[in-house]
Amino acid sequence: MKLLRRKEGPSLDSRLAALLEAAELAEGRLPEEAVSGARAVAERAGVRRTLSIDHTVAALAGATGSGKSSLYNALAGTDLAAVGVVRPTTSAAQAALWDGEGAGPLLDWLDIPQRHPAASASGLSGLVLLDLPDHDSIQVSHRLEVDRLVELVDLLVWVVDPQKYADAALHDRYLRRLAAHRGVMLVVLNQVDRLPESAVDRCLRDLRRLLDEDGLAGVPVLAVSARTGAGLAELRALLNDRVAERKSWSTRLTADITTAAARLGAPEEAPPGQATDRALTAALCEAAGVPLVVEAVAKGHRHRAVVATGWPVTRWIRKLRPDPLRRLRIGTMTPAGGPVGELPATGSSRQSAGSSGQVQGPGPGGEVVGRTSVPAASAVQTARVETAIRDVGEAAAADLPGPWAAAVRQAARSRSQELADAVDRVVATTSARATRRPRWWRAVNVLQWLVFAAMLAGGLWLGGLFGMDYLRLPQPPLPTVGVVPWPTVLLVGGALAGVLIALLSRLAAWAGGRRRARRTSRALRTAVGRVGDDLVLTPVRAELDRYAHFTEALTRARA
Ligand SMILES: Nc1nc2c(ncn2[C@@H]2O[C@H](COP(=O)(O)OP(=O)(O)OP(=O)(O)O)[C@@H](O)[C@H]2O)c(=O)[nH]1
Ligand SMILES: [Mg+2]
Repeated sequence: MKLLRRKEGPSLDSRLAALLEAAELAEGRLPEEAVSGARAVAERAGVRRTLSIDHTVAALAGATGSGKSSLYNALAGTDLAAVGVVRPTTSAAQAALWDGEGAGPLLDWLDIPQRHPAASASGLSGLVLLDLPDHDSIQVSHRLEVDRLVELVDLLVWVVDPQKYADAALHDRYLRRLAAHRGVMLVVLNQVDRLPESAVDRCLRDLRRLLDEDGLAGVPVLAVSARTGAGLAELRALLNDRVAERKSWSTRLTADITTAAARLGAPEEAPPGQATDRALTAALCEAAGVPLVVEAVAKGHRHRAVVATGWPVTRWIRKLRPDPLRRLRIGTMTPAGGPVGELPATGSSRQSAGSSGQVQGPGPGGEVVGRTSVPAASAVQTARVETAIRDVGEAAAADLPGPWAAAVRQAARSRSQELADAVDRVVATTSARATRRPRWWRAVNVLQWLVFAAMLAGGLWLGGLFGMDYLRLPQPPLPTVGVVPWPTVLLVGGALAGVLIALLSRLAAWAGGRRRARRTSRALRTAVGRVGDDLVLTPVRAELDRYAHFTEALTRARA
């Protein structure tokens, strides 16, 4: 026995674990019925294997009046069960035991209080034979009892009679559904004494054909008579073989696993698809106003360069114009997201890109989330983002079985509400990096003021000379550069130099702005791509992974 336990155990164990794993992974994806069915099988199997495997529980099941109780008595060698003319007769299952020592817990689990030792000593040691009520009963409790025990027993002996062997109730409700259990099934055609000899074969052939149609090819079919005892020896021998093998319990559990696994999914299911970006990053960039931000980075850089390095005489005019970056509230927040300076975080800030559209208020901690003031995504842009998300889901779900495809599509959408906020936040932080002021601005600024001071000095000097001349005072000696007096050199040279420096700086700022815009564009696309990856592709990948694990577990459960 120990040997058998070792031989059957590990494979059944691992298949059960795999079934349970598949059921857990299918939770919320596949119909609840299939998932809980698989769990119930795993639970049942777990219990059965801890109970006596030296006993084989065989149930006599069938329609009322087919002769289950008569057969039960005949096999037991004594009248244990009432056999009646009033239908239905048997209302509660009872058990006959051959060497039933140790079968108590097994019968407790089966919830069968009526137990009797069998009188016949014709082998069958270890058999626990159950006489069931009728499966087609007018009594609901009978049918429930049959259904309950058909799920639990190790071996099913279907007792049919020549009148009712083709009943749809038997074939549709039980036999066809139990096709995977053909290894633990026998069919007994009882009451053959009521048939003329020539009809027995015909009846058996017809029964065999029906069973084949039910998917039960290979199931042994025996013709017996509980009344005359015909065929009982063969039935006993067959039962004796199964009981001696002591394998029915594990064959039954294996069939249960196969059936439960089939309800979770078909074996030829497709391998999972891929989660790919497709047009998502592009759509998110458009919706987040990336082209606008990139343009503002170039313009903003030039604007600030002029303010910082322009000719001091005219640069204030530039200050009157708005700063393109500041207008979008870029570079005005701390990296943590809190606003800096004078700009309040109001409802005028960016509110939607992607599919959300709801107004974003303070964050969960009460802190104000830094936002840009890039105009909200247009309806077209929002629709493009939604389409891109759907495309990601569709592409990944292609070839997947229905419920899993739906789960993958749902995963693609699962975090889309967060997209608008997240994308805007990375736009704010990424583009803020492009607002750093180059060091040469400061140097040029100092130079500009020096040149301006020279110009001013020249002007004052000339003004002084002009005043002295006006007052007819004697002119002090005037130093010259060549023929041009110094104050004139200072005034005109300072002015020319200031304007020239301003023009050269403007040229450099123009090139610098272009370079920054290009760099920012690249950085923004990468950062926005990462957001799409985190919020759309990652959930899809997680679902695809789940499906891959599920199919792998299901394959192991079927093995
Ligand atoms: N001729 C003949 N009659 C039989 C045979 N087996 C059973 N009967 C009769 O068929 C009737 C029903 O027999 P039961 O054993 O009570 O049938 P059952 O399947 O237990 O019926 P329920 O308990 O109502 O489900 C009784 O009158 C039996 O005597 C048989 O092999 N030949
Ligand atoms: Mg009966």
